[in-house]
Amino acid sequence: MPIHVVRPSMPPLDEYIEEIRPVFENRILTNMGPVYMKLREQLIRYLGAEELSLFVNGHMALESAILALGLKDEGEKRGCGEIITTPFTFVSTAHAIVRTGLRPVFCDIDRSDYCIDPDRIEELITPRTVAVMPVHVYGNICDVSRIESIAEKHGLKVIYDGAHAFGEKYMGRGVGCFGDATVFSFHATKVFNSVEGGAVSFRDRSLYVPLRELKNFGIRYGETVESVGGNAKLDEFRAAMGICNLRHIDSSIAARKAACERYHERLDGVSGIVLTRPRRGVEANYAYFPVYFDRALFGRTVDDVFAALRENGIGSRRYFHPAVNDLDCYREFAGAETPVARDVSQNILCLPLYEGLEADDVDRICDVILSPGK
Ligand code: T4K
Repeated sequence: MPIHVVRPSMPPLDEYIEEIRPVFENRILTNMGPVYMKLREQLIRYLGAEELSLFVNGHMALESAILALGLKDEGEKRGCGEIITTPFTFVSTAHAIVRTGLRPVFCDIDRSDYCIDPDRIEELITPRTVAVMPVHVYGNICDVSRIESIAEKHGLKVIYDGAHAFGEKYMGRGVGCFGDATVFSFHATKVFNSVEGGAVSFRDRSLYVPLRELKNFGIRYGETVESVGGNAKLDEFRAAMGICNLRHIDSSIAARKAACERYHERLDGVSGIVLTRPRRGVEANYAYFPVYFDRALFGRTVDDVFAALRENGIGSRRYFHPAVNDLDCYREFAGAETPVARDVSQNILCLPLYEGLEADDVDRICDVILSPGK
């Protein structure tokens, strides 16, 4: 039997049918209808967020957060506003910056958690810097207190890309309570999914209207067009999927945790294998299981491991290779070298992790990694 790298969590079909029955009765299919509003209320409670705006996906939520915070250029700085971010992420993070007319400035990462290295941020700040956009990569929470004190000192906004951090808490607070905004992804491959979907969590209530307008053509209260917006609304069918999946989220995360613990039992202490653990104070969601292979000590490269797994019917994924600043389409934004991000991106592999992954499956995967010739 093949083992996939990801299997989306899905509710029982009957449960989903019950949730969409009212949609068939009232024929409100989209445009922030009752199911959207119900999911929003439930997510505010679950995430411990102060405010939340739901989107059709995480990427549009990122672009809208940038625009809603007014991160554009002024006067002579026009066309060159900079956002400091990490190259070790899914391309969406940097794409959102470029597509909203700003420039990404790539900061190296910390080897201990693969998140932006707070020690390297200040040297990249220029008069053109408008914000910092760190990523809670793999669900590892960034050093939020360091990042926010740097941002405060230099008058910068902070938008966290929390696409991997759904439901996590840090020091007892929902991860969406940090910075000016945090963006979540509800894509099929994520810890929590609404098929496609995303959200911006924020504290400043004045962002509510601009975010709503950005996702609905700039329309205010269904009447007048007050601003230039696009279309990025989460529809009722996806919202219903979200409501169903949210009902099962705790058991889903518990199953992921059990699989991660089994991986640790098998792989901890193996020479040349580096694993991460959630930082102290984090209530984790076990979104990904990344393994860094030190080729000198382990004796094989990440490509060797990827190929051995594939030969045995096991999927794995090189999230995130190459680093964004090594992509041809980012050549003009390449900037300073980011050696840690490059090294990590070349030597890391995400192993299968999803709700239905059993201990036996983890054992099969680890057997291939540890004794490929067997
Ligand atoms: N910021 C960060 C840091 C992100 O990681 C992402 C998305 C975003 C922002 C943007 O959020 P969204 O706009 O996507 O909401 C996936 C996802 O498409 C993407 O959401 C995710 N990050 C990224 C890390 O990974 P692929 O290219 O790996 O997906 P794909 O189609 O190759 O699927 C991976 C595995 O999952 C396959 O083995 C098949 C399985 N799968 C996939 C889908 C879509 C299923 O079994 N069912 C499915 O429906 O990008």
